[in-house]
Amino acid sequence: MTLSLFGDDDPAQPGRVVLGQQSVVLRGYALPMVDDLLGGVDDITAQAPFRHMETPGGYTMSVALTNCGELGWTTDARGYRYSRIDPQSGKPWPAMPDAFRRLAVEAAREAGFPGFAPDACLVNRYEPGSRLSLHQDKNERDYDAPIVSVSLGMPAMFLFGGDKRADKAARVPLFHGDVVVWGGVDRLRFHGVMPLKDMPHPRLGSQRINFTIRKAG
Ligand code: MD6
Ligand code: FE
Repeated sequence: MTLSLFGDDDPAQPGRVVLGQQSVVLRGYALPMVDDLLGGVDDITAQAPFRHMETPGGYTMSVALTNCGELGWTTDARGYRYSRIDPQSGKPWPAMPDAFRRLAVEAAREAGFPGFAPDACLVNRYEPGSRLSLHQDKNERDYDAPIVSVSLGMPAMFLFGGDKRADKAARVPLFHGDVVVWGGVDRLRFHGVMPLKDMPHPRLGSQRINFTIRKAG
């Protein structure tokens, strides 16, 4: 008998957790490339350090963020938007590492989205207690392209809801190396992350790094 590691994968497709018609978790998909991905994060944060941004509502985000690629997601009192320039340095965001792009294009194809051409990557850092409230990703110009999300470090409980904020959200644990791909009919579903528990990771300690690779422009 084969035992599933997390009890939630599709028996016909081991290592996959189907979240919706066009959304899937690929368990451990990024594990073979972790060294390159973490090297990429170090290169990015050397040029564009993690910072806590303000929401338009006047709150400071508990998640610290930075970006790479042609376009970077930012928030301040004036709203959410993509910008070519890092407002902190006044310079363009660091280039997207090849390892990020390759992983995203391959994972997207694997999930049924061939021809993904990303131009933006938002890198989030969570510490114990950091959370992300339910939201939709809708600052991108067209919703035809999927979003590829990579989780590294401490596990998190991801919330995957429906098209309305009040729709009941499924709870899906995400672990070091997991990749989530979603798009199509699921592209605008509400989602978030529960407050992070402190379960130090052997490599990354008390943090979780998540990056989401997108076509924003
Ligand atoms: C996170 N992810 O996992 C937050 N958004 O830390 C997101 O907000 C997200 O994982 C769009 C698509 C995939 C995601
Ligand atoms: Fe999101």
